[in-house]
Amino acid sequence: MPEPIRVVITGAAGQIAYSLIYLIGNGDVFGKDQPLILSLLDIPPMMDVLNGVVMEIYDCALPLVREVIPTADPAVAFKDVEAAFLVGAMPRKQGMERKDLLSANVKIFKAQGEALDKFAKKTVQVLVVGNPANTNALICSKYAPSIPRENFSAMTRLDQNRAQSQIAVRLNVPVDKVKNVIIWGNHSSTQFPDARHAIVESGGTVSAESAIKDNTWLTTEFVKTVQTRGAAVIAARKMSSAMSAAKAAGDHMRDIWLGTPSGQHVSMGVISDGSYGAPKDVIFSFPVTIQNRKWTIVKDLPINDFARNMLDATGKELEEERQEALAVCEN
Ligand code: NAX
Repeated sequence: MPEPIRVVITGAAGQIAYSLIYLIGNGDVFGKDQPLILSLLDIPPMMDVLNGVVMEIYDCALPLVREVIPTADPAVAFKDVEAAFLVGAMPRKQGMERKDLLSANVKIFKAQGEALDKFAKKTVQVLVVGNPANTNALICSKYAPSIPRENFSAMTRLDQNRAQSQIAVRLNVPVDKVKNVIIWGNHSSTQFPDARHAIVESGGTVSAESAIKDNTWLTTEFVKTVQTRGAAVIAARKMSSAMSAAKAAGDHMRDIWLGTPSGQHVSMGVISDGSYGAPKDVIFSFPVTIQNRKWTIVKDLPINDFARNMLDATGKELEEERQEALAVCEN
């Protein structure tokens, strides 16, 4: 068996972490033969709750989990970590403007970037889940200059899984038969869920477009359903997505760690090089393939007028968020 790796989960006393820790500890993310040291960070008032989570981790009797380190100290939490799930963030409270949320959370991610820079392994892979995920990832990376920018990514996998599932349900096929659905841009309501390049493997491989035979649905209801799914879950559950968010975080990191299967791409927010006319130097969700823990943006997919407008709108929002976030950090 290989040596254990250190994995940090922030927001470890929260609801996404509650599902995510089990997936990781069970070997679903880093592989079934990879022992783990779990480093769990939350804020001081949550330490009692976190200790309850630690008791449950022990009670799960997970053979891969060799040590659990609950802490409120980033210097302890980020020490020598090789993978980081940055889930912890301030939730949006009633009456809070998007701007207030951005400003509170960007400060958290600035501080965590500094801590990663000081204490983590330089090869650490950092997945940002806490919202606004794309811009938090940008700021976190900016304040961790000794770690390559390519090692920071933001989660749009939940949106991808939602989109894939909508198509699978509509076609009545298992969800793993639907591949290469793309989420472009920001993890927000401006994201563009794009099924134009997706395929369906059911008695041969066909494009999702030709299987669905309803282009209007794909450019209206499908897009809207995926864009507003988070709000629909909150309305029904009175709490935000947690089980599905944890599954998506696991899927995202597993693909970084173990690579994407041949012929398939996945979506994640990565530092933009301006591909597809996206603004440069924002964390923009692109289709990527991954090998040896390095992602490559899938190039040269045709973009029609509808897609162009959608990409421009989400890119513009990310540029605005970047400007607001940088203003907060420089103050
Ligand atoms: P919870 O409020 O249940 O848990 C968040 C935890 O983070 C709390 O225990 C809190 O004490 C902790 N925390 C706050 N500040 C911290 C800090 N500075 N250091 C360490 N821990 C800190 O939220 P949960 O439902 O788990 O959601 C977590 C984040 O994920 C939120 O920002 C949420 O908006 C975001 N989401 C992102 C998604 C995505 O697709 N990118 C989807 C799901 C989710 O909405």
